[in-house]
Amino acid sequence: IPSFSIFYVIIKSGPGSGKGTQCAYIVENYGYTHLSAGDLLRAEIKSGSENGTMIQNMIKEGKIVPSEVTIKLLQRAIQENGNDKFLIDGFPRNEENRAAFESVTGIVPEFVLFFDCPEEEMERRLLSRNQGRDDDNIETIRKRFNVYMESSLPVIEYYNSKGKVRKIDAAKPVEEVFEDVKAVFIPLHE
Ligand code: UP5
Ligand code: MG
Repeated sequence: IPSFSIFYVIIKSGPGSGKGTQCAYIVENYGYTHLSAGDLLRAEIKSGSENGTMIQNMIKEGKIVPSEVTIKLLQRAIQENGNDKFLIDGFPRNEENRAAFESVTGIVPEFVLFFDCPEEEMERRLLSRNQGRDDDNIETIRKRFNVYMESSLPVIEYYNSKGKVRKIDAAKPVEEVFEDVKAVFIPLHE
């Protein structure tokens, strides 16, 4: 892994806050490669890998898949891709994920984009997404919110203490949220 040449940004927010949606815009405008940890895990289930059933059960329960599994998938995706600018979406999800990724790869994020959105709005979005995700049902959504509050928010607090968090109001319409996202990226690409 070409550690220090990689410029990467973490997109770190709650379920349904719009991480995937905004990443698509950032990719289009600023040439990053988007790596969604959730998408990589779902692809691993589809590929019929030996970990597939374990991953599927954990996602169904809204639980965090063991770090070594997710980190291996992210590392492979980074290595297979020629780009040197990555958006890591939805990872690290807990303190252990963060510490393991930093010690295994030696890379730390340039900054962390945090999409702030009320839980009721995230719930509404997930329930109307209709993409056939196993975890978009009300029981799993509640579990995802609990795991997010307990395990993922402390990671944002950690990055905040390092001055890395850029907070965006994600409750607005998609285009308006992207205007605020742009304000974060423009200075880096002038
Ligand atoms: N939408 C988006 N923006 C909108 C806006 N501004 N206004 C109105 N609607 C908006 O958006 C969700 C829906 O809302 C879409 O229909 C969209 O059109 C609309 P999306 O951009 O898909 O939101 P996103 O934040 O990406 O939501 P997602 O459900 O993907 O977030 P999660 O964090 O829950 O899911 P993820 O795929 O990252 O993880 C799933 C599971 O995988 C986890 O629960 C966990 O079990 C496992 N996992 C791990 O174990 N480890 C990891 O490292 C990562 C995942
Ligand atoms: Mg997503």
